[in-house]
Amino acid sequence: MKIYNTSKGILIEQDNSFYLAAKNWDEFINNDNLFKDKLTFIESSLPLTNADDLLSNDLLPPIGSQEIWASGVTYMRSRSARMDESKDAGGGDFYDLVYKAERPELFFKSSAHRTVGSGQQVRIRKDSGWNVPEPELTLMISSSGKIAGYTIGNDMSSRDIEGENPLYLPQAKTYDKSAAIGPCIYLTDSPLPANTEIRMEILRNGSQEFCRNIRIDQIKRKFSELIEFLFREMSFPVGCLLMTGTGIIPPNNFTLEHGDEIRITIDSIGTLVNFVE
Ligand code: DO4
Ligand code: MG
Repeated sequence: MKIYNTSKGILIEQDNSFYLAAKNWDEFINNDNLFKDKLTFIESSLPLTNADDLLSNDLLPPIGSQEIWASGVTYMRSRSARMDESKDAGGGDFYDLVYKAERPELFFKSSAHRTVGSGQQVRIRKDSGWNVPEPELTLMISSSGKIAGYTIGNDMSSRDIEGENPLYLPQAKTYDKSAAIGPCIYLTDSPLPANTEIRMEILRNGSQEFCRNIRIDQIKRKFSELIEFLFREMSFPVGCLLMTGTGIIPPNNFTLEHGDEIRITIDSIGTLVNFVE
């Protein structure tokens, strides 16, 4: 089942039929029994006929007033890329240490106001010359710490800024339109299969500039572990979103350019498409 946020209401897709739920996003999504409740709702509702219209003209990022948090260095590729980019600044060891440590790296990524949805533009910072998208499976977590659903996240990152000094991480990660999520929240009553693939393709002037995929079972940590640390000393009254880290980083000679198209696909969820402003 898929849940879309639109300016006309919340759209529920089940078996290629769409249903409209007129409800506030925060109330709707912060529900430990979301999947079962929505199945019941669908049984007593009539399907819509203008869903294609809503999806092409009125789609919003799947977020209300939730915060977006992110996990770092959860895949080997992220560890090695970060060690490499920060070696001149003497920061390399930190990434190796955090990869092995009990405590994961968790950082604040974005508020709803700095976040865009599928089909919208992400930004690269004007004061940065080395920028990449990071494709990340993103968890929708309820206020009680349960995974309510899954979406696709793009953790846009300025590699020269974080490489200059790890203390600059918040500036490398958080700025206007630095986070993209969508296109929907995928609900399921069982965990995602271990062989679920994340695929990122970057197109420049219509031609493929970069393409790679990774399976989610290449992650070093369990989702439950990331959630446990995130919720240790913080409450999230309407739930939150948590990006789970990237296992795909383009080579060091790659940087994003204005107009690039970033396509991130995760099995069962769909494709998040963004253009660089
Ligand atoms: O430690 C820097 C950021 C790590 C990150 O965003 C990732 O691994 O996805
Ligand atoms: Mg990341």
